[in-house]
Amino acid sequence: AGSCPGDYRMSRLIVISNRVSVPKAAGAAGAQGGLAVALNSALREHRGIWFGWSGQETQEFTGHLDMQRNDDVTTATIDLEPQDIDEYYNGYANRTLWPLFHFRIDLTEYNRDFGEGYERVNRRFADSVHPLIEPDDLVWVHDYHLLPLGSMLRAKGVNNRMGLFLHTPWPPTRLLVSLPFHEKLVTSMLEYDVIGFQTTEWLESFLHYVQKELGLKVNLDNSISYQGRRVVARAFPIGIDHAEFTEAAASEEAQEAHDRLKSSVRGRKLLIGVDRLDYSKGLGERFQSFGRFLTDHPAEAGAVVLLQIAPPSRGDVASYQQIREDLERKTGHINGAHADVAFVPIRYVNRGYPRAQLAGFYRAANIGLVTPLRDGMNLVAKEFVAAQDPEDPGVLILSQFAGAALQLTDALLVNPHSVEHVSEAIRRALDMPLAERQRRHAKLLASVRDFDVIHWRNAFVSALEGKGNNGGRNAEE
Ligand code: GDG
Repeated sequence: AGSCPGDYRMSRLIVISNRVSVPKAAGAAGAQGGLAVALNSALREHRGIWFGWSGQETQEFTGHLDMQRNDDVTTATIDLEPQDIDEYYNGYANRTLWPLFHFRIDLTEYNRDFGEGYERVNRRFADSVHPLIEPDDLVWVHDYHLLPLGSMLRAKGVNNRMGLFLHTPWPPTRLLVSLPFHEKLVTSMLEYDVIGFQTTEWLESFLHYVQKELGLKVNLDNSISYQGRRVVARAFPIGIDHAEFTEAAASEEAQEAHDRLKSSVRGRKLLIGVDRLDYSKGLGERFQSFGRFLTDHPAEAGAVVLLQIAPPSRGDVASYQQIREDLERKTGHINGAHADVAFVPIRYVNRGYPRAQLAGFYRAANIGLVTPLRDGMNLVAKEFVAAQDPEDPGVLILSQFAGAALQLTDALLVNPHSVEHVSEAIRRALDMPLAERQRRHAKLLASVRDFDVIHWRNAFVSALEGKGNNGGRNAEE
């Protein structure tokens, strides 16, 4: 299996991430996120394995692998102990690295138990996945949960090509050095052959750190010389599964969701936000900006509605409970000030919707309000663009601090910290002539379509295979 023209045998792919997204049964396609769709299709082509935590608890870690095979994709999962989940997942990953990587040292907790739990679980991952790795396999590790995993696998003698893709930002050196043992953590990452970031901005911060704090040489092609090897560091901007999302947006389910929402707003202009309930997404600032718009434009009060879909996330972490309370207060305050007997300006919804319905909601909106304070990429911005009617498209208002802003330069780019700036952008978007909306949307759509998740995955896998660079493990410049 896997043989290609030219007698080329495709290497098997081993994807490793905190959680595994098991392919849905036929017919339920589209219920998964774009990332899961892309990784599953890569895994199918490569007859690969997806390894990670099952999401389940066990009282005592046994390392038992639950292997499941559907089509050509095998998933292998392990259960973790409650202490693992506390220290590794809710602890080091989501109370230390996530806030730090989103520039929030005020929320970053440094706790020795978290660090130990993180190491222990990464070692458990390494021990469990190691027997599955065969000599020619490509190993692709995902995200901030598993930064040291590659070095642990190397210590076990794994010589395979291994890559890491970080979905979050990479913080400036001055912030990163506040992390105890930062040198050890980043040095461990240099055991990968390829380190991928969402944008050149995060890449540059990483290279700056490596030069300044580790004293290593960065070559002209951005590779890093380390212990006689070259580590390739590159930006691979992630995209959405454009084909899949367009299909979802054209479905009957999307049309029904669109019609239901449209008729409920009764001819008012609709702004939409869709975000996991996370402090990095700038929801409080967004609500305040919308409140400012209503205050500054009293004639518009009653003529615009903000629909914010915000499914709760990481509810075991205190900062997430706080942001939730904060948003409830702000919504209540703004609605109290601007509502009328038959109308509320903010519809704040703490639940998730199936992807097709989400596509219908995006299409019903005149404005997509995507204003994270910091975001690795942000796929909602891309989904909003993909879901629009090209003849009468909505306007994307996008934070300059989302990775997506480097690609989606035809959006209205804003500073999400400035309520005045965002409020002005809302005014401008509402007044934007059709021709300008169409012109901007056409450019945005071309970018979203051309740099989709398949493009991203192929680019990363090629780099991992050592194509497009002379990245053999011993090739020194
Ligand atoms: C991380 C990085 C990077 C949201 N609500 C519902 C729903 N969603 C889906 C969206 C979108 C996804 O969740 C969120 O992706 P984002 O990219 O916006 O943000 P994070 O979750 O923070 O993702 C980010 C990403 O990884 C990929 O590398 O872009 O920077 O932080 O697809 O549509 N999906 C459904 N119902 C909802 O209510 N079905």
